[in-house]
Amino acid sequence: MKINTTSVLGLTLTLLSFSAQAALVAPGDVPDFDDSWFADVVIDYSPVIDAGPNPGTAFTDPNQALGRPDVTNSSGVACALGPTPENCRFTSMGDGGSLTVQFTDNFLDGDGTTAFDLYIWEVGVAEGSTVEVSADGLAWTNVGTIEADDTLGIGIFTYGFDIDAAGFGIGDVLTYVRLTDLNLMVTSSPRGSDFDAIGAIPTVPIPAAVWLFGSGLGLLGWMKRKRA
Ligand SMILES: [Ca+2]
Ligand SMILES: [Ca+2]
Ligand SMILES: [Ca+2]
Repeated sequence: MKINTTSVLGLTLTLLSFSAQAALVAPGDVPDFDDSWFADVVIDYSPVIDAGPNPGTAFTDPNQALGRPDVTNSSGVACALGPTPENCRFTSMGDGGSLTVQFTDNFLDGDGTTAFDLYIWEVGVAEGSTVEVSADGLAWTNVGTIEADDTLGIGIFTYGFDIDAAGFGIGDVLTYVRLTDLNLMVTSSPRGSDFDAIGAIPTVPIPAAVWLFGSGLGLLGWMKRKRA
């Protein structure tokens, strides 16, 4: 019997490149992040609040998804026992909800390799969500999926995304990230995906990157911030 090695190889490569685009990252493999590399402002938060207990008010402050990841095992336990905005340092989507954030003192670009460029911290149960990026907040590109996986149990999970696999590279200046819950796990609590933080590894240093901003608006915004 003659095995068609080309198609076998083709299938293998397809599967490999798919799995490399987005994956769960072991805690020890998460790079050291500068404070500025995290999402800075909320552009839109559209949670789906189902009838019933979740997600309650302690889980629906979208600012909890900005800045450095700050959910710890002890804060997670405290949140489960007594949900307060102090204890629950993440933002829940509800079933099918979404969150759009923007980087204002940094941006997301590709690095010309398969290394991860974008990192998302999700806590609790991995409920499943799509991850999209945009340069202007209007045209969106899907760069991968956080797979729903309740076999992982409850925890603090970090997912990496290689945006080069989605067609981006060095020179791209992406400032928007949109996360949308896939509404796959309707028994988790709080309902929907729960995001602690969103961060981008810069490839082009930020000062040099100013010259890549095509629009005068980008330059103006930068000069304004410098003057302030
Ligand atoms: Ca930032
Ligand atoms: Ca990459
Ligand atoms: Ca947080």
